[in-house]
Amino acid sequence: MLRLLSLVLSSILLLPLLHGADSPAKKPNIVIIVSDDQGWPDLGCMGLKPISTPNLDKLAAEGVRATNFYVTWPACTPSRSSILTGRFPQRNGLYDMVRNDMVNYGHRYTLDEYALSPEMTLGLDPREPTIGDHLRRSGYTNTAVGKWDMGQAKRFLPMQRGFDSFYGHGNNGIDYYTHERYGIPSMFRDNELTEKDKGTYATYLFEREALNFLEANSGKRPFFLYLAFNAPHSGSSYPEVEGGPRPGVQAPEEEVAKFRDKVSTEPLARYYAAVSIMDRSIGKVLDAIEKSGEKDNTLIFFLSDNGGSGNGGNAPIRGHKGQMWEGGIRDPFIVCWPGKVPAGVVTDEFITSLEILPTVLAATGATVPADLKLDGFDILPTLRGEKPSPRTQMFWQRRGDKAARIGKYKWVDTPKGKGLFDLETDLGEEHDLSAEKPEILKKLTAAFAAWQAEMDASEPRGPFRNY
Ligand SMILES: [Ca+2]
Repeated sequence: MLRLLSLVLSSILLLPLLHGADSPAKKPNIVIIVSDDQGWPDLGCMGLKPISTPNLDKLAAEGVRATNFYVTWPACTPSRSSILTGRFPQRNGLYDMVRNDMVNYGHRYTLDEYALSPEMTLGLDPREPTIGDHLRRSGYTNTAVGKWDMGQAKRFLPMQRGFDSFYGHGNNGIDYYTHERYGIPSMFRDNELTEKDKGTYATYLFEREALNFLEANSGKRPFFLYLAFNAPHSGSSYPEVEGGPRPGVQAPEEEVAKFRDKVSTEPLARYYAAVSIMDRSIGKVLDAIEKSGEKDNTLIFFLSDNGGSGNGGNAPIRGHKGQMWEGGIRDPFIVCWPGKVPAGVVTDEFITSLEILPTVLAATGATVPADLKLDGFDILPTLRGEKPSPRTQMFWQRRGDKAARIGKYKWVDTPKGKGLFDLETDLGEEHDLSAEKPEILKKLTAAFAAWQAEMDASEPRGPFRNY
């Protein structure tokens, strides 16, 4: 009788706890922080560069840092489309850049001409739901801050894609101070262009907007902060296309000065300064979450959208942004969720950006339409060390450039270089094993062909495919 009473009592005592775990009020806040062209080695805690990222290092120390993390494309737009949709660019339709390439040849767009150019008319297919759509259906308040890069016509902007507010640029690069893209005003507040903040360094503005959002929303409904920096991407300014000195990465002079005697070149000093400023802004955002009492209830992801652009080199990995070598697609990745994800763990599990959306769904209980095919996996059990990553293979394609990875083997096939590599023993992709291991090569090329066939057979999406 006593035992029975004790059982009943403990059940009653446990009930609120169990109920609390399922209560909508306890849904975790979601923060996804994306940097732009920050190379795989370019975190202070990697110990490979004289780069200073104390706040990201602290985030890594309080969570899991992954060293075998990949994005889906070696440059901005398609990679970011996968973060937002959880789908391969080849499936969601945004498998190339939304970019006016004529600027490469010195062409200056007028406002009227720009309004009809690819950067205005192309974007993420409106039929593609974003992570914002899924979380909003689940009761979240969502904001997108910074680089959107999913198109700028109204139907493509965040307010129409699952977000409640937006401050940032819709295209894939701006001048950090004028907020123009090669002379075209590009900063939006919600659905309207704004020049109110012209002259202020973009990273400071994105920090301000993130802090304002947190202040207004912490402790209320669960929130989703998509904080996508344009740093440390090169500024999109005219001198670059006029044959003059390339502006490269922009940063305030007093910040650049701090790095001049530490690095070999001026562009590198500016790159390190831009990373350092972004890191400081991220620190303020993390502090605000902590001060609001929401730290333990906030799941934070940090990643770069593609490999380093080559400013400081990506050694020991090969190549850079735009390429299928590891330097183009392998990136920094940190996940922090106090009490739910262990602290201070560095994992070499095979993980990609396709895993972010399914992991968010698992953490929040948000659902997706039954017929929506996602390409990734919930990696919370992997981050907790409970089981290996469900990711065993990955594929990449950029026009004629192809790559596949199965287990430790990676195959690259591009007009500028190809081969089969064992990443466990040859991270730098130097020793081509094609002749030595024809059966492995055949396995990877066959898997790539099967993936390509699956992508071709998927429901057609714009802007590039017939649909
Ligand atoms: Ca980028």
